[in-house]
Parts: sequence; C-alpha cells; structure tokens
Amino acid sequence: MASWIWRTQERYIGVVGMHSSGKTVYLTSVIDHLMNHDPARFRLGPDTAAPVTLRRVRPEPVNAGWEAFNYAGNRAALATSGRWPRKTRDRAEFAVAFERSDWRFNAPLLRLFDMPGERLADAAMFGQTYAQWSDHWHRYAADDAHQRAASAGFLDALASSPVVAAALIDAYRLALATAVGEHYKPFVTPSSFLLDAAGGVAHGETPAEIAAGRFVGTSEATQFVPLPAAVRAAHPELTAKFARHYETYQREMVGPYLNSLARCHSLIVMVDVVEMLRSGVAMANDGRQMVRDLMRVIEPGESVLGTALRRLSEAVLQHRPRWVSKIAFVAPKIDLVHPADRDRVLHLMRKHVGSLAQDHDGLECRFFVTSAVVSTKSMPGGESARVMRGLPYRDADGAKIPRGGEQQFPVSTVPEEWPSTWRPGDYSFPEVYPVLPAYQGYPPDQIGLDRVLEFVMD
Ligand SMILES: Nc1nc2c(ncn2[C@@H]2O[C@H](COP(=O)(O)OP(=O)(O)O)[C@@H](O)[C@H]2O)c(=O)[nH]1
Ligand SMILES: [Mg+2]
Repeated sequence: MASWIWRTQERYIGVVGMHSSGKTVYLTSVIDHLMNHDPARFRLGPDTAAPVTLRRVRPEPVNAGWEAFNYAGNRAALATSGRWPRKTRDRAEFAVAFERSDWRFNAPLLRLFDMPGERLADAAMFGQTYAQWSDHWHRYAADDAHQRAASAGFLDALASSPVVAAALIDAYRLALATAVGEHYKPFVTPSSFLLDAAGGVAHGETPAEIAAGRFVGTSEATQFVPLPAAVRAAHPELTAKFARHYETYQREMVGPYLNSLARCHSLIVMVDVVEMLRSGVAMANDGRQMVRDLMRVIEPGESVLGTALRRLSEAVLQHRPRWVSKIAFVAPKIDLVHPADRDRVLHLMRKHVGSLAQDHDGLECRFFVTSAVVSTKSMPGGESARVMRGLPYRDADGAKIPRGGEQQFPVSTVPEEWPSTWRPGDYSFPEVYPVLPAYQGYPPDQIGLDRVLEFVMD
C-alpha cells in the first residue's frame, strides 16, 4: 500500500516596512487567521476551486538568536483591551506549521519575520564603501529639496574651514533631526540615529531635542557623517577615521539585517500610501528612495548582496544566501480609505514603486491593498462625500482620546494621480481604535491578507 510522504516546505517570509506602517498588526492578524482558520473568512487557494482547509496548525520554535513574535500579547491587546499592540522595535520571528487540504505532498512551515524598516535607510551601505555611501547621501541631498533644506547647517559646516569632526557630527545630527521632525522624512542613515541596537528610539519636539542623546554610529565614540569627495580629498585623516567607524557600523548593524533579508524567499513590503498622503511629499520621496535601495540590494543575479555577504565574516554569515524570488508590495490600513477610492490607492502604489519593481528577472512582484484589522465602515454619501464610521483615536487637535463610542467622520478623497506636491495635513485619514468581532475565537475582519499569504507562501 502506498503511503504519502509529507515533506516540510519551509518558507522564510520577511515583513519589511517603516515604523508604524502596520507590520506588527499585520502579522498578528495573519497568524490569528491561521491559528483559528475559517476558510470563509481567510480564503486560500485559487478563486475557482473549493476553499482550502487547514489541519494541524501549530506554532514551531523560532530560529536561534531571534526573539519570538508576541502573537498572544498582541492578540490580547486587540481582542481584550481594544488597543493596537504596543510598538515593537526589534526583529522578531513567528514560525507556524500546518497542512493544507490542497497540497498533497508538502506541508508548509512558515517563518514570518517582523523587520524594522528604519534599517532600510542603510541599504546604500550594503556592499558599498564609505566613499560610495557618502556620495549616495550627497546625491540624494542635492536632488531632494527637503533634504537639502534640512541639511543646510551641515552643508555649511562642510564648506567651512577648518572642518572639525565634532562640529560636523553635531550638524549632521541636527540635519537628520530636522528632516525627521519637520518633514517626517524616514531616510535617516545611519539608522542608529532613529533606532539603536538596543531598541532605543529618538523622540522630542524640536530638532535639538530629537538629536540629543542620539548617535550617528554604533556608539558615541564611533560616529561618522557622509563627507563629499572634495572634503575627503582634503582631509584624509578624518576620512580614514570616519571610514573605520562606518565599517564597524556596517559589520554590527547592517550585517545582521542583511543576513535576515538574505534568508527570505519572499518579502512583504509595506507601502503605506495612506501615511504618505497624510505626511506630505517629502515622506513619499524618501519611501521611494528606500524601495529603490532595497531593490538594488536584492536584485537577483546582480551580486550586490553576494558581494556584501562575501565580505562579511563567517560569524555574521551563518547560512548560504538564497535570493528573494517574490515581493508583495502591500498598501496597509486600506479600511481608513473610502471603498470608492481603494483602487486609486492600488494605482498610486503601483506608480510609487512600479518602474523599480519591473526590470528584475527571477523576481515576481505583485501589488495588494490590505487591511489587517478592518476597523471602519463606510457611510452612504454622494459622489463627493467620503464619510466613514469608527472609534476615533484622536480629537480635532490631534490629541489621543480614550476609546469611546462610534462616530462618523469625513475622510479625504484619494487623488487619481500623485499630486505634483502636497503638504503634511493636506489629506486626512483619521486614525481609529481597532474593532474585533465580539466572539472571542474570531480573528479580525481582514482585507487581502489571504491573497498576499497565498502569493508569498507558494
Ligand atoms: N485602521 C487600521 N489601522 C491600522 C491597521 N494596521 C495598523 N494600523 C495602525 O497603524 C499603527 C501601527 O501599526 P503597527 O503594526 O504597530 O506598525 P509597525 O510599527 O510597522 O509594526 C497601529 O497602531 C494602528 O493605528 C489596520 O488594518 N487598520
Ligand atoms: Mg511593530
């Protein structure tokens, strides 16, 4: 008699995105839908076939060196307290194994990784020298008006004579703080400035407050800033010092992140169109820059990653690199957008990354609009009225309010195309408290998460 030989198909899936783009909520909802699977509410398999059922769903131990993703805690925050999960700062993994009714020989073991997007700002360091990284930064500052404006003091300090290392470092930190604080720009490199190895984060109201206590490097003693070619040529000693600090940073901060990225078969890349519309053109430009850097790093065949990995020590490189073969570009929080405009969000996302995602052989890219925890309802309105219903998170002044009753509120119409420019606050998509089915065993209502998982798991 024949017996089935089940083989485990292990899939490494990384969720990459900026802080607050929704990674933790996303993973919590996906895991909840797997652990409490209902084929009617989380539909796997092709549309034309009978819905897939899952058997023997069970968590598995995570890889050594990884923190376990706090699924139970996050789920409890949502379901019991009606709060969004607490912010996470570190890399975390959740591993889950199950059998699918439509897969006869393979049983998936999914390894899901929550990866901080701040590190993507360092993507230009992957496989590049200090000089190349410096040139990259200065090219971007020359091209991007907001970056240039925020960096005026730093650019002046570079032009002054004599150049003083400490003054340059202070001026650079102030430039980064201004870019973050005034323009919501996430393209901050070295990203230790926003998020250090210990999980410490920058906060404050003014640029000076934000900059205080933050380092551009692995520690206070090993800071560095990008020097343009002319300054490098004129100051070889300073350049050599910064290059040494840069290499330390590359090894300690960029290496582990690169290592994790290189393990993934598939990536889910959060493209937070809603947040870009809320936060202004400067933030959207940075988001695009970071996708560009990510694509350069993972481009198959092209051996940026290979070169970078070969340069890393054995200690960092614990496995053979494989190549990312699928990317799901995901617009999260689509429940904050009126249903009439959701296709527009898809279109804007395609435009945002489209050309960057095209020319890559061996890499399949798809686009999805999703909501991990649908927390709004749309209200009937005319063609132009966009009215939603939900539990508001902030009052009219932007201050956080306690969870209260349902209210109706207007949301912006999503533009058909990206405007040529827009400012923070031009578009409004109010935040809401999460809503879960009253029945405790029920995972949240979701949009598109099942489609994304089907794509990245196969
Ligand atoms: N309305 C709505 N808000 C969401 C959803 N997912 C995330 N959010 C919001 O985005 C915030 C950040 O989500 P989180 O998962 O913590 O982001 P992370 O920093 O990328 O892990 C949450 O606190 C929510 O306010 C969603 O599906 N719907
Ligand atoms: Mg998180």
